[in-house]
Amino acid sequence: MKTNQIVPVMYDPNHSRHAPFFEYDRGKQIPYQEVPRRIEATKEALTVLSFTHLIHPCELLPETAITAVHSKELLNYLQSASNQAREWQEEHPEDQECYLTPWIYPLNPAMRQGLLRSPDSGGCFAFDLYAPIGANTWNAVLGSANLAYQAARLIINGSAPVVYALCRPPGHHTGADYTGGYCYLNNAAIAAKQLAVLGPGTIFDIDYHHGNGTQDIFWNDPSINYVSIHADPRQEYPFFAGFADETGGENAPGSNRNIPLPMYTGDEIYLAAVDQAVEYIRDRGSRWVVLSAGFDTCTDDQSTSFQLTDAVYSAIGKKIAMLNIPMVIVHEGGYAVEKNGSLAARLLCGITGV
Ligand code: OKP
Ligand code: ZN
Repeated sequence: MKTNQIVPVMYDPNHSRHAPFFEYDRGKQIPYQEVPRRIEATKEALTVLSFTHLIHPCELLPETAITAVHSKELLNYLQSASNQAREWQEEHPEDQECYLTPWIYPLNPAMRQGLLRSPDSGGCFAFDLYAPIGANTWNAVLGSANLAYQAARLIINGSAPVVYALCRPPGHHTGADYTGGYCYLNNAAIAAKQLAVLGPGTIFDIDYHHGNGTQDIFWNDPSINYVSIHADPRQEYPFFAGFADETGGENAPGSNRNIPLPMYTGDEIYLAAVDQAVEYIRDRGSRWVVLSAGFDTCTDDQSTSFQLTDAVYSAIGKKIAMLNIPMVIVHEGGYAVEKNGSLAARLLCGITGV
């Protein structure tokens, strides 16, 4: 995209008060990897670029923009769990902040029906342990979704051809009615639903992990496509989705494209996959793209196996820019904390041709 234009960078400070303490790795408590500094580092790196402009949206998205993607039950659960966490804290002021974590997971409809009526129904709305809910989680989640929504609105009203949404928490693992993998609302899906007024389009997911939630949401939608490059789900999280034979529901054959890559993939194989994805986006007649931008593909990310060098991110940006269609970039994963900033800057410079 040849833009001599300003790239709006959407930011909401509410994310920083969502900061769970722990997660579990093979039963061992380790520090929660999805930390506030990820987005603060990205904000700093993007705002120093000469062609960006930081925007803190003053309005919140309408609820209909969320229910276009998610069940009302999921929203009620997120909101009430946050309230419950706040009440618990008020009753135990000297305790460490409370993060409600689902601990019973129903495996069949009868178990689900029982659990739903209980005070600990969280497991009905989560597929793993990685989306705990604290007193400030709902506000952070709403703020994050709002950035993706407002970014899409700026595209639609012609204010900019490229917008970067500094979303945190991330979104691509969350489906219509479940959370998981640090994700609560699907930011990319919310943006895509708005952009659909411009015609067919594609969500391109370059996070290291497959975006099972995004795939699930648009599985049967022939005009919102999903293409993802990620680590082979036979060996990596989320394990149950992301296989090459998942190509779309019966009303939407070909609307889904997975490109799983081997563990320890490097630059050359990765960039060949980007070429395939770009060709797919073009073949689907896309008028817009939402880029689910994860930076956990880089060598320095200790939680993943790919070995991409820094230079790859601007090369990815250049390849996507060849499509010459409007784009919302939604921040997803990336756990080499400071790298989020420098790599997002490289990606954006590739996209804008700077
Ligand atoms: C979110 B995103 C435990 C590993 C748990 C959860 C991965 C969530 C990834 N040691 N991993 O970046 O796609
Ligand atoms: Zn990831």
